[in-house]
Amino acid sequence: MDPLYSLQGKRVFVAGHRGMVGQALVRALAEENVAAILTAPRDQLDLRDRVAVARFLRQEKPDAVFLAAAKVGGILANDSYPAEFLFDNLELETAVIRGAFEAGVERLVFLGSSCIYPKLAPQPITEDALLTGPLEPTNEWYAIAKIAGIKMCQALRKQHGARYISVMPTNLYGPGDNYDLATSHVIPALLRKAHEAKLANAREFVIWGTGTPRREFMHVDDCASGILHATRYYDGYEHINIGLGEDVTIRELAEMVMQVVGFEGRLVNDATKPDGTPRKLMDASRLHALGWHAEIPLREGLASAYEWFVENHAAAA
Ligand code: GFB
Repeated sequence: MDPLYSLQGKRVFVAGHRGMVGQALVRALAEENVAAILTAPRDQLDLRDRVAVARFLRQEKPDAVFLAAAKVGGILANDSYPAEFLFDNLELETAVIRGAFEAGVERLVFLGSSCIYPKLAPQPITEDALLTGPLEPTNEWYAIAKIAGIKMCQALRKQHGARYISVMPTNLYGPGDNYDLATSHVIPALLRKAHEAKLANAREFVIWGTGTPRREFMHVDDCASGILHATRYYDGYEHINIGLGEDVTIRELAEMVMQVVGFEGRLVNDATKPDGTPRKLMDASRLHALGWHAEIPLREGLASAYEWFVENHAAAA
């Protein structure tokens, strides 16, 4: 199958290169024949600043842009800081997507999230479930901003023929994840809590909520390869899901984490913390039909994430 878009010889800007997904994209792009991987340190370019972003894009003249920058966090951070999750994300999407179009960027890939879908969407979730029902209240602010990003790409395509696409990865984990318990997602939180419980010879460790919600977890290196695959082979108006088609309950995840870490105590539920959406399993058949599949099994991925956490503990924790 011939690619619809080739990255060969292109100048590629990764917006958000210090984040977990941005780092994985930079690793994956380093294996490609691109002319240059452009990045912008946060202290030199505020991606929410439209004027500064426009200037950067005019000067650096990327051919392609990956918009992996976002204000992100786990369920509690989303629920606690709705204003930041809404405004920061809308501002940076506007600055980067519109700025890219005005600077003549030929290809842009916008990264969203599975939380754009209705809280009770039929499972597995197909792309056309978007905007068919109410959102999960703990992350509706982030979801609205991500839906707006999809619409920005669609508007530029509809009005000007821009070849800008949106990809929706499922829940991600891997090297470079955030291990701050107040703002992290569940996998780094559980790895850290189990590790600390083991070191302290504790009898138990705490998981938030009931442990019954189901989540699909994908290693960030699989996600990066899926994004590059979509960049080459997908050029549609609709967004496209990136998932693996399997999920686990949070309790099952916690049990796997305990095995990986080697902690043998008990799991205790903290019912004061939210469960969030009961299930969000992606239907990734569109991307599968284009010849891509995730490759890293959860248990293996958890073991490598734990290794990364132990090696980088001082910096990450
Ligand atoms: O990963 P997580 O924060 O994000 O939580 P969401 C997933 C599930 O794990 C929830 C439970 O049911 C949590 O209650 N959980 C159990 C924990 N123990 C813990 C813990 O110690 N820390 C955390 N963080 N969770 C986020 C959205 O939703 O997912 C974002 O808020 C985004 O918008 C992201 O979409 C991918 O899957 O619930």
